[in-house]
Amino acid sequence: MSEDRRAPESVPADRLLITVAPTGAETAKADCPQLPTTPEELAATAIACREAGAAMIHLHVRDREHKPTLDLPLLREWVAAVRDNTDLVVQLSTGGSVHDPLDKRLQVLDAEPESCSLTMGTTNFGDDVFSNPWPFITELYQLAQERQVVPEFELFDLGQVHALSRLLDKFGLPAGGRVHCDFVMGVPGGMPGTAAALVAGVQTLPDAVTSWSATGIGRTTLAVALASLSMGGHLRVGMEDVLTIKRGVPVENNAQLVTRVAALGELAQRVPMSPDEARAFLAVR
Ligand code: KMH
Ligand code: ZN
Repeated sequence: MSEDRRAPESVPADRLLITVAPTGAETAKADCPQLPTTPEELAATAIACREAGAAMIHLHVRDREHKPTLDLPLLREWVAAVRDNTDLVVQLSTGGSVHDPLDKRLQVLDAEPESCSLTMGTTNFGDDVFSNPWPFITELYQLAQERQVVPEFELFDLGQVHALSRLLDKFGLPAGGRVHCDFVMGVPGGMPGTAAALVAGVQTLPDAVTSWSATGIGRTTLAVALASLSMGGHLRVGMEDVLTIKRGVPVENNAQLVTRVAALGELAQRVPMSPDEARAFLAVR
């Protein structure tokens, strides 16, 4: 059973929200030719992941040279590639790449996604810094409220859970009134991808949180997925977060990762949520 408090009656308690993050901004196409980096490849990935059990897609967009971009026409093209081919809930990343300026990241909402990621603090990110100063967080949050885009709060560290309480206290609930977070664990510079860290994070969540998911980067993927399932949480997977299916064996495609967590969910007696159930669950328009 999921741990969700105040879940809408139309969504049975055994449902498992699977979000796929197929591309990310960190991996080069040259290093991983199977990474979807064109609208055509994205559409094929979205269809396969939907069939495998995903209900939402977390999108980072690439340009014609396969480089990360926040160019608005390309964002719109990628959103359309998903919408024209599937009924997946579309979540656009506002995190972008570590090199993207804050003003461009705010403009992501112009592409009219149903959901957007919203990271709750600055994090060391390997040798780089993923910058999320408080004024940026509050501006993005208020813009999302104004545009009725439902944020998914990304939590890379335990201090960011506290920052989420602060944000909700000061600015109130998101559009739709539900509060969904995602623990992004195992980033070098953030919290570790361990069951202990997930327990600590979940224990500190503000009361206003209605649901949460978790993803473990790299080799922490399975530990985090199993810990999340054991606590009634939801799951994110995808080639943004992990590129090997087991030690030394590259992931073939995103659907392989979705299929694996859907099977783990089945063992835990959880049924993949459909995109329409996810819309009700997240209060996405
Ligand atoms: N690419 C990372 C620096 C998000 O999508 O909002 C940030 C990230 C978070 O992936
Ligand atoms: Zn992302």
